[in-house]
Amino acid sequence: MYLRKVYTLVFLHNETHILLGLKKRGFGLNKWNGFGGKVEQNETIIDAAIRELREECCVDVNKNNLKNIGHLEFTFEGESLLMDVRVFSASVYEGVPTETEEMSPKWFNYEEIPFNDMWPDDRIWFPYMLKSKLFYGKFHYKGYDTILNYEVQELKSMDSFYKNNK
Ligand code: 6U4
Repeated sequence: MYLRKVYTLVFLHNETHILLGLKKRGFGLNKWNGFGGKVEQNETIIDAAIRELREECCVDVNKNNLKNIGHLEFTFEGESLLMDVRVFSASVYEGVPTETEEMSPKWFNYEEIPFNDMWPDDRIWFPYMLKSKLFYGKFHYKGYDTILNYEVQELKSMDSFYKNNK
């Protein structure tokens, strides 16, 4: 049995660019990633997504402008943790992405995503996100560099995914 922990992962975007942050500390150090973190007790997933975005790059987003676009699950050989990552996108927000102690933000053209400096799973599921498709992905790692096996698929709707995967 795995110990499931829920995380958020938010991507700001416009028609040509996506905002990534270079993680300056902790899990995923020196990797470009979306903004997010652990959902705290007594906090909804959406509220956690909003809070983490504000804490990590000083941008405010309204919950109506956050779209749940994907679900990712990560497990690690020999570990009981299952990271349950809720992926969101937003194109409407307030503020200018600003560097914080945790993240250094930068806009990337969709054609120039720095996959070599990202989690190895990102190059597998980003294509779904960049084509505005909903997705589910499950990745089993050995350490943090090697994917032992994975599964990824397009979803028709996030609601029906969560209804069937309670
Ligand atoms: P603290 O303890 O405050 O540093 P917190 O900010 O709550 O932690 P953190 O930074 O550990 O959480 O959250 C990890 C972030 O990395 C989440 O947004 C999910 C994301 N993430 C984790 N594994 C990932 C992976 N393999 N690929 C990916 N994002 C991942 O694209």
